[in-house]
Amino acid sequence: MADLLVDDRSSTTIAAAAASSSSLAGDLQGVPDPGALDPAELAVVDAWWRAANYLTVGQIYLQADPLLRVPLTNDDIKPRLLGHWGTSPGLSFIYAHLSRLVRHTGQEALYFAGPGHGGAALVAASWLEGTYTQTYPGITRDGDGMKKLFRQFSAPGGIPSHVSVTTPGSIHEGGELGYVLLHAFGAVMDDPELLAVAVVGDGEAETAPLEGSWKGVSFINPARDGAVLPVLHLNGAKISGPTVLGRKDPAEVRALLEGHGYEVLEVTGGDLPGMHGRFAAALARAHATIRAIQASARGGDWDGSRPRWPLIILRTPKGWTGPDVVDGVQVQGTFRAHQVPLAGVREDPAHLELLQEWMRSYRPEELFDDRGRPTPLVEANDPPAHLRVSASPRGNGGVLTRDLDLPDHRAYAIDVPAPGVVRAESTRRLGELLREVYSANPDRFRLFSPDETASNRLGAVLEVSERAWMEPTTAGDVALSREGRVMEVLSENTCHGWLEGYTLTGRHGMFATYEAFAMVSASQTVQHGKWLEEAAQLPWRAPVPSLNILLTSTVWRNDHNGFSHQGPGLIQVALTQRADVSRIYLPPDANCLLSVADHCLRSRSCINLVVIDKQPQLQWLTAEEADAHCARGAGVWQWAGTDDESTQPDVVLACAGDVMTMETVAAAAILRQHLPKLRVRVVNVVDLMTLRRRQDHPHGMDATAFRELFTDSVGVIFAFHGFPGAIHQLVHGRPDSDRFHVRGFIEEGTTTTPFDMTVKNRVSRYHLVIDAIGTSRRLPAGALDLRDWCRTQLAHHERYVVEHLEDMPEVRDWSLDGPRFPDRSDTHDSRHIHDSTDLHEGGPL
Ligand SMILES: Cc1ncc(C[n+]2csc(CCOP(=O)(O)OP(=O)(O)O)c2C)c(N)n1
Repeated sequence: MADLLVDDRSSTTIAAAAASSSSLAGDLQGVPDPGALDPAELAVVDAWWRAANYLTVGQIYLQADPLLRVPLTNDDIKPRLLGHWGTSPGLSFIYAHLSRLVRHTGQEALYFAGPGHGGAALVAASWLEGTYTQTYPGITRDGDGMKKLFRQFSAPGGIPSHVSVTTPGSIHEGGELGYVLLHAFGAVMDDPELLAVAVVGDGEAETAPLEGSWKGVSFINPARDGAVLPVLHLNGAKISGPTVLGRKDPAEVRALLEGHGYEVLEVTGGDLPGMHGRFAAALARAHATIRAIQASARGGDWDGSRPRWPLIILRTPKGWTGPDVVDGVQVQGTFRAHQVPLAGVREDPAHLELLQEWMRSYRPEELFDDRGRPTPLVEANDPPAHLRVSASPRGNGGVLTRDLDLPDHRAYAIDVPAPGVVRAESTRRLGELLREVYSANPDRFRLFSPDETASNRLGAVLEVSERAWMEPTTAGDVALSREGRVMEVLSENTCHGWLEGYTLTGRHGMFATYEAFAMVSASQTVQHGKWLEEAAQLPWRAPVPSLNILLTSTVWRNDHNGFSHQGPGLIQVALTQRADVSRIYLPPDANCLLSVADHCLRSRSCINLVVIDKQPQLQWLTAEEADAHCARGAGVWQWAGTDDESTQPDVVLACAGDVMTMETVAAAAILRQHLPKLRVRVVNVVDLMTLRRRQDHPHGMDATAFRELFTDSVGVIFAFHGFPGAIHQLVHGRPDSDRFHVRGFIEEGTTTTPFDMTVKNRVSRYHLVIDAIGTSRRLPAGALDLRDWCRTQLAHHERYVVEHLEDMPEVRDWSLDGPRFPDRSDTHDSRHIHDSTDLHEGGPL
């Protein structure tokens, strides 16, 4: 086997290895060769496949007479014919043979249907295996249950047409195409006994995420991880046209996949029983090669080079075994077989007759007994109960979830002697916490990042785990090895998808990315949210570890980059998700970040967005204060304002986000210095969802708590990290929500200084002071002078930043223990600021 694993990657070597492979791995010795399909074996696997196909057609068409006891009538046909036939026979064919392989080898397997629109095929499989009835006792494994199974499919009050969350054994819906290999690779990480069979549709193979995901093999360690067996299902067509890989010269397709490092096995045709024999042999050979690779790596007989993992290309006619020609038009083998090949069954007696013929062609009398139960011939294909693919506990990963062994996050806290005097890179502390999480949980925690672990200051993890890498390394490489478990690949889609597969099978992780480029995988965030939302409705689905997304290198501090890197859009996306899964945290400093991270790593079945920049930033709270603040989610920072909470403030300055917090505290400091009689309340929000009403979100503040922070009527200037509309959306329904004046990112940006970004977006400390004066219900004398001074400061900034290429020193070096803001002696303008204590009524300025 060593030859196979080192340099000689020719198919001849593989073929030779595979030919003798049924006896290669020790634990396969004595097991009948699963590739040898004798007549009895053929009868079993074919019967199971026919049964699955029958049940698939039944789900699409029938609402009564499931066993065709009497000739079908129009009333037996569903009023709405929904579902996808074309992919289904191929999905079931692969499933039937996988079950057979599992029976012979004891292999633990999960099945991933990339073209998840073939949901009826996977529902049929789990019903045949008995798992469906165990999960839903009302759908019995007999004629009555079969009728219910048919009626519920793609029907109101029933189940969706995809391999959705309701399907036992599924962690991959396959609704939005492109993610099947990502989920499969994520699932096998740190799970050495798992085989993930991932069916890739040829239409799906045209998507960008799928095209990127072949690279998974460059990150899978055969000693420590399980294996993914991709089955590229080239049925040639999509919804209404051909597929690129289906039409391409097979030699090119092969070269493409060999170029990614796979050993390609091809099975082509529609002939029966020939296809059974050829596919059984290919699957057995692929499996034996996988086990041989693993045995070699686990036995120490491995030079560390990337193995050539097998991959099967399966070419079948689309809609295989279905109607061939309908109304004189070729259907089988074309795009016309994609959904419902006989569309007019209710209206057209010829179509009804064709449907009947089609269903009878599977010979249901051999497949189901008098009571509609699968016959022993069909059941003979099922693996023992604990190995049935639809019953795999990994398909309900929450049941396998073990809590992380988490250190005390306060041990990584920054010493904060007073608010706003110490500067630090907050994410660096998170990196130190994650280093300990890695050490303590070597089998169930991973960090996923598109090439940014170090640049996002999380590099401490690399002290205990290098980055996973199965391609060659060179002398100059840093922290790369086959033992590494830190995942870096320059694809947000891949990172996101891997983490989903990892968490859905019960492990924990975090995806750290540039804030703006989280939009690359935003659709996956949405789809994963949908999965979690629906899973929460199913009592049998155990909660899984949350999907933690760290958004760093944020909009406000993309100093190296610019406008393309300035986009807080994922917050908007998360706001659209259901309250039971959606969480958005904006820790203002390191100690809050640690507290939030600890919470997120313990949480289940949520999507946690954590937004904080990586640059040095002022620190505000001690570890204890941070814990208390984060537990509340929002609170008054009395030390920052001038109100004592016993009377109504004149104005509330609220903030969410690190840079926004700094600008707000700085604005409050200016007001404190120059208008000390103005009662300014500073409110910081860490958990954005606390702004929602209690009835709208479980984290929402009740009315009393909201009033205690924001009052019922005082004007609120809210400096928000993201797009201003988000805050308006969140406070909708709160008392007098029009009094919230929100400043945030308004799509003004470029490569410039940190303070200039806030100025360009009109959310700088000077803008906030001007807003506060304009909003306050009472104004001390001197307010107008202060407003003018702020305008002068802004004008000065505009000149200064262009001339000096950096921010003004009083901004750049500002801290709460630094020099006070310039006053009358050193202002940039000749006009001075009155320190008058006289008050007059405020109003629009
Ligand atoms: C990302 C995405 N784009 C478009 C669709 C709509 N869609 C559903 S099925 C399908 C064709 C899929 O073709 P293929 O992957 O070859 O599956 P099969 O032919 O086996 O049904 C398309 C385009 C989708 N589900 N996901």
